[in-house]
Amino acid sequence: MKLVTIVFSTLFFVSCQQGQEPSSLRLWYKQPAKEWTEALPVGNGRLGAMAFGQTGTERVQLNEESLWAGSPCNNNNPEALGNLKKVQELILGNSLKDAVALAEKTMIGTPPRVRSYQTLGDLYIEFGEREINNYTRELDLETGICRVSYTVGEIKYTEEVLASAPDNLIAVHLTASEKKALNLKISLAREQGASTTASGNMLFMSGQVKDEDDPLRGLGGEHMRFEAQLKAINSGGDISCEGNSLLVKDANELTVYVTAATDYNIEKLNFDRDINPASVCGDIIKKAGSENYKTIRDTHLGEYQPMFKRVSLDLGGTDFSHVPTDERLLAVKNGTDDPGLVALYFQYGRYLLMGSSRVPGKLPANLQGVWCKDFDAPWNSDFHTNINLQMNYWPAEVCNLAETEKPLSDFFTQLQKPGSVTAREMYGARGWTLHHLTDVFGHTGVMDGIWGLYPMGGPWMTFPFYEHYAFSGDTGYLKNTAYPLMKGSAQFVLDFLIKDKQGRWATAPSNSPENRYVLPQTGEKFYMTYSATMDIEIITELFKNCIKSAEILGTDKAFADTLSNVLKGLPKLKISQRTGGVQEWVEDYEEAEPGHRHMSHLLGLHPGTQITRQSPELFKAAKQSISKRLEQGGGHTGWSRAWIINFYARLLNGDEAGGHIKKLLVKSTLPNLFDNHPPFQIDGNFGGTAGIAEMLLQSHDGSVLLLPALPTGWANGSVGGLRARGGFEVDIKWENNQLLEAKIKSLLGNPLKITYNEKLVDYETKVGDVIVVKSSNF
Ligand code: FUC
Repeated sequence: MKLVTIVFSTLFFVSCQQGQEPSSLRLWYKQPAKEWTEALPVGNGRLGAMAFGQTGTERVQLNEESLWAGSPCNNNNPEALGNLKKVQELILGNSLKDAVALAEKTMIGTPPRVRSYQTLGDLYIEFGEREINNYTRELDLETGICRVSYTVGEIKYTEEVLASAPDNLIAVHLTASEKKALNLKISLAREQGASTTASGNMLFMSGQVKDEDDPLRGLGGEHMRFEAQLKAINSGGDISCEGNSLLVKDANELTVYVTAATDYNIEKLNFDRDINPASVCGDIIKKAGSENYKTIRDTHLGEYQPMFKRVSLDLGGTDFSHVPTDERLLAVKNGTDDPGLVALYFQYGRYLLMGSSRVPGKLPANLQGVWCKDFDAPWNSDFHTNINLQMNYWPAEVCNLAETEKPLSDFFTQLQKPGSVTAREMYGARGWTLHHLTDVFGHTGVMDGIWGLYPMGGPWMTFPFYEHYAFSGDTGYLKNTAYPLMKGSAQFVLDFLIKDKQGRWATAPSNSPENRYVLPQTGEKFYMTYSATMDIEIITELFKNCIKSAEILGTDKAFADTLSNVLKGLPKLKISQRTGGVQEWVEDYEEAEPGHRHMSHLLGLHPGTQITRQSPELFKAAKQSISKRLEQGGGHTGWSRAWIINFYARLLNGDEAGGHIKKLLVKSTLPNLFDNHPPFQIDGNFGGTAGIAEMLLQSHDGSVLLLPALPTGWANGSVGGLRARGGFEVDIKWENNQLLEAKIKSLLGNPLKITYNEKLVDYETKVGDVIVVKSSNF
């Protein structure tokens, strides 16, 4: 009862302030963030900020997507090619110990590690200690605006933080309900490599990344240059400089614009001394300074809302949106059913993808999207390419955010260049590839230890490019962007393949990321093998995509025929005699860690298309593989749990998928709904979001599947604006766990097959047609 009263009064305060009902699509809290993982993110694809909502000294931690330590170098081990054949022979001859020893000496990257993505620094706003009442803070996903409000005595204070893509900046707007009530100090700071000066109403923070020599991470030196600029615009009172800070006295209202830039040049995969970060910032700030906050805010809403609002989701259940988000999460941990929180999590995933991967951004979402507080982040906050970067883009197309794919394909278009050096120098191959991670400097050699000897990073990274075509039907994109990337990758594979002892095409060296098997002959555990199941699944997917593309584009007939022939000579997917699951390696080896977080051999189930209802035995085996992993403690990282949701969705098992969404919230979600690997890693957010979409709509096996994995607990609901392959936009309503109505808009005029409850109906469509179906149609 008490909780209800407090919640109600806070709610009343917020709604009165805004003069409207609070959005149910918001994360909200009754206290400021103490930890970074309680702060709320805003992002414009290039800049990110984490607003803490503190009332004594407000902290807004800042990021710029290209601010990385390090520098480019050719880290391909120069001895790799000369020893490749020997390593392959040793692998095929089961002399694994010798193969590993030789590969460790001759194939590991030189140097073997990359440096980290880094924080830009912090904006501090010091108000001084005050007695605060009626505190709330929220992130409204419908506006993309983070808002804090509280009272001090009779005075109401508000703070808004937004990241504008059109104006290319972060804006912080402060108001007070009485005149002259804003008295505060503003500073910009970074713990390493930067200094700030104040002038007029502006702050200038200039810096450079200075790296020490490190045998593991390469030569040190004076590397990336960067700049952040801040302009404060007051109404009433005045602004003066105090040391390196700005002092605001007696203002009625204040807007702070911050932008940042580095001298990174994506076309060079390097910093570029011809780029002057200070003048890039200066142009942005000058333009913003001539606008008032309302215009900046309206322009932001004009760009943000049409994109965000393309998709709506209502999963029914009790509405708990009046309960603060951290308390909701706790309630779910204690067993409350809260489908509304799942819908919020879904929309938050879309929000985070927009925030970390859209123009003006040029780089894809990294392991933390764009949000990172560290100088040496977990896993460098880099681009991991044996599941993580792929997972980041799973929601992009189905969740109607196709634009977010552009930074990914733009980056890989550049990455092909160092990737082709790796293909040539390490493997004597045409085309391009990379291993299990990369950075903004395009390191494509073998990273970390022997488990990083994973030449399939490139081929797997081609999936999102084909998907972008499959959903959009954009043949210009297919011709100019996707197909060149896919073809280069397929060329690499063709040249990399060798024959195994049974005359099948084989990949070697190979591994099933990052799992080891027990070699039966000796009982030793190895990562290294040949033709791990995942490789076969990746190659099959890539080659089929290339063959279809060549046909659509009317090109490369002979090349496509070669790919078709090679496909016939690959090992087949097998079912393990030991476990009844899909076999993870080319032999029926035992796993060293049966509850391993990676489930690479199920790539054919998701995101691949080889294990479907049309292959019932493998379909059943895939289910068995997941059960076995879970029995042994699998799914313990956020991304791993998110993949399991997608697997169960593809297995058409809604209740299992729904159960794992709950587990994702209970075990792997932080107070600000960031995914917890642990620590924070954004792939779980994106994988979870994609999984929720996959439960409601699938389109990978030739027809549009409506509600393929609806859990019992989502009895009534609706989704609007999801996309399906072939160019369709789909709205679905359901009641009592049954389809009520689906409206499918044809964007390209393609024929449409719809499946519901295992029954299929066919339609011819013209562009713009809306096909309406009810459960009686099936
Ligand atoms: C892979 C995973 C780890 C982590 C890292 C960034 O190596 O196995 O769990 O997610 O990427």
